[in-house]
Amino acid sequence: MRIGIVCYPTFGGSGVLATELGKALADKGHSVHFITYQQPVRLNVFNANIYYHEVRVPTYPLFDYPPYEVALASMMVDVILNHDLDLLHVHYAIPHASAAYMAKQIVRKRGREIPVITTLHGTDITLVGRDKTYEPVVTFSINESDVITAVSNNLREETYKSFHIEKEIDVIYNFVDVARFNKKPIDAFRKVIAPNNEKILVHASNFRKVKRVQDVIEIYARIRKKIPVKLLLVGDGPERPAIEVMAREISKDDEIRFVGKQEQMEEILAIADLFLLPSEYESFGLAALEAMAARVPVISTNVGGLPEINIHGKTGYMSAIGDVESMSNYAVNLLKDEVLLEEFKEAAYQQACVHDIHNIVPQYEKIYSRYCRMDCEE
Ligand code: GMT
Repeated sequence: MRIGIVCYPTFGGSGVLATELGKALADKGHSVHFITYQQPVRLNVFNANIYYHEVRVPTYPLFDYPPYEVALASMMVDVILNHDLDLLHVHYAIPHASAAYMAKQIVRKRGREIPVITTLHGTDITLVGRDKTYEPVVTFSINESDVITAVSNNLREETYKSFHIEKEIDVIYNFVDVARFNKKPIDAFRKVIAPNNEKILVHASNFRKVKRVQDVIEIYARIRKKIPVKLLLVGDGPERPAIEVMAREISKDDEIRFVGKQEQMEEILAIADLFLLPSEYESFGLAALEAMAARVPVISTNVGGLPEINIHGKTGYMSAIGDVESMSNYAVNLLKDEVLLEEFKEAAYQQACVHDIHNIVPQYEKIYSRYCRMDCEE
């Protein structure tokens, strides 16, 4: 099939998932057309089936706010018509679902139908989309999509609670390429980070308020009083300066390292012992799933879709939001007990296998096949 994928090109979960989906579809022989404003960060391979169409937003002195959505819809029209797309799959409702609606109407005027699949990812529903500035457009464009998918049961329920949705929402979980994350640790790298064989904790996020990175530091501060441990913080975002101040108050040397945005997450996870995700909300928690694929148990909060992936007492532990005491106690118990830690690592890996790319991508293909035109190749 000829599939248009619209996403944010950044390190955020929705962009990562959309890009990995596009790559997997291309590997299976579909033609995949990415439409976005920058080369997606995970689009780091050459594949003859992958096309990238950059959306440019010309500036004009009148525009205090350059109209990205208009430029995006115009690019969608161009790609639909010139590359004869079978469908558009948009990731993250704002502004992708409404731009897709506009493109759909424009091509219809030219005698062309294009099915639109909208995948809801999280903050497009639970944070930004709910804001009354956006809500009417979000509700309308979700309802106008031919298919709506959400990345967890929790997000599906949250969507029904917050918006007046008239259609069925299909749940298709996030996925991970287990083979890519199941890597042997690089000893030299581990030695640099933990020269005295300290345990290594990892947190990865976009450092937004919803991630509660301050709790990562609080948890770390409690654990280090009981066992030798290092902390790697992956990613970047608005909260980072404040978190750096907190980190410096706890330790002045290299105990806590900020490694910034990283493409090769699998190299970092390969040396990790525990992953911390104390978020205020996660629709799913793709970062936790990637950790599990690397055999890293997860200490997380018990919010949103996290209980659908992190099995308490098996693949990790979950506590209430802000309960740093409980999360650090769980972490210490696990890190002190090598036998238990090994059991958790194996269970985490097995859980990731359930969400392996090979199990989830066919679920999207099944939806696409409903819209396969007479002449399109499945
Ligand atoms: O919060 C992020 O990491 C970014 C955000 C996004 O949409 O880019 O992630 C959301 O989508 C991911 C992929 O579906 C989910 O795994 C994350 O849980 C979700 N984040 C939140 O709900 C806060």
